[in-house]
Amino acid sequence: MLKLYGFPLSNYYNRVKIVLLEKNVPFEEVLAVPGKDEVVKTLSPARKIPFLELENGEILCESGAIFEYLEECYPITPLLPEPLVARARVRELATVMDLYLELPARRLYAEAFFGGKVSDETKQEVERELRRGVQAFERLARFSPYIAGNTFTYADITAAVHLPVVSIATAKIYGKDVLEPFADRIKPYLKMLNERPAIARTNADRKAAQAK
Ligand SMILES: N[C@@H](CCC(=O)N[C@@H](CS)C(=O)NCC(=O)O)C(=O)O
Repeated sequence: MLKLYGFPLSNYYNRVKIVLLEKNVPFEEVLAVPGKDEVVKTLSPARKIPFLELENGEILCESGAIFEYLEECYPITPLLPEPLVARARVRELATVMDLYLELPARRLYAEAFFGGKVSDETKQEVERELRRGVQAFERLARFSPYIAGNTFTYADITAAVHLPVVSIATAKIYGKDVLEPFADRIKPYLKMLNERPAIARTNADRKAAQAK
């Protein structure tokens, strides 16, 4: 059976978990925390989670690459649309959310979630980067009703794991959620996503881990 390594508070881990659940692929979850569990150092080249152990023992890392592998291996529940340009659009949106929303916002997490301190310089830098990211997101996101069009895709899974954390972190640090301008579209959209069993289960597991 496939083994997914990581922990349920990680948005990248949760992205792969939702992909597996949406596709109904059996898998086992293995708790692995970077900097704590030796297995991360031993098995993950960049010492990051998530990583996936295949049935033959091979390890795949990077959530985007893991998704592409699963999409090709289990095409029966596709998470990419058929037309080539539409497929590229999904990847485009997911990449924009990864690189220009989540990654800059991540620099705020130490203060927003873990009781640390982020310098004013970093906060200003991140705010500038996020402004561009939000503009890109605004131009690409469709909400019709899914983020890349009329079918549920990998971009929606990415939105489900990244957008809430970007909102919470920026609201805490700047006193204003950078995604506030789209709140009227994002709120019902996330509500719709959160009703999907795969996303509901992943969120419930995340909340249980948070409570611990
Ligand atoms: N690009 C990676 C990002 C994964 C990532 O940032 N994982 C975090 C947890 S959310 C991690 O392992 N951090 C530990 C570290 O950087 O040392 C992916 O898509 O899988």
